[in-house]
Amino acid sequence: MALLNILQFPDPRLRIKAKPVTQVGDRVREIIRDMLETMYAAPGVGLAATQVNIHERIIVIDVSENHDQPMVFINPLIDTLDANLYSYDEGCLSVPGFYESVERPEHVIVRALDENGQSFELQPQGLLAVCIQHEIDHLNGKLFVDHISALKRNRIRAKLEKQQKSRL
Ligand code: GNR
Ligand code: NI
Repeated sequence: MALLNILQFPDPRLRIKAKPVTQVGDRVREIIRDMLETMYAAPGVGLAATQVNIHERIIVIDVSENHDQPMVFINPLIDTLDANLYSYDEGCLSVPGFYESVERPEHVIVRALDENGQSFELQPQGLLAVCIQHEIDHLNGKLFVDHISALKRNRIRAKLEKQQKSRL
């Protein structure tokens, strides 16, 4: 097991589009174990492989109260079911300390592979639906700050760059 380093905005590596996993084997299961350990330690409710500089389509999520219901999504595909939007105050381990309201489709359907390579389908609700969309954005090189105004995004970037420089 290993704790992985989480990249911070505006690191350009967060913009790399992740490639599909071609074989769900022991190498991928080790990545998943390390991602879950890193997510729980952070702590966060989700983590995309992109955030730990692994550019493969792998997501872990646990939105349960007791942090005992890990979910794994490999090569996730998402469809929007209707035009309803849902607004949620989002944060991100790659944008530490900042929270902004983001609107996303409320009703989506997700298909993915689990850690054994078995396909499954899910119609998530509430925070899980938000989180899955937030994580799939990461795999596509997108961050929640891309959903807010450029003014807010630039302010957040400037503050994080200043913090990052002072920690060198
Ligand atoms: O821990 C997290 N909390 C969170 C809160 C609201 C909306 C999305 C999230 S995901 C975030 C962890 C993270 O950065 N995942 O990419
Ligand atoms: Ni995030």
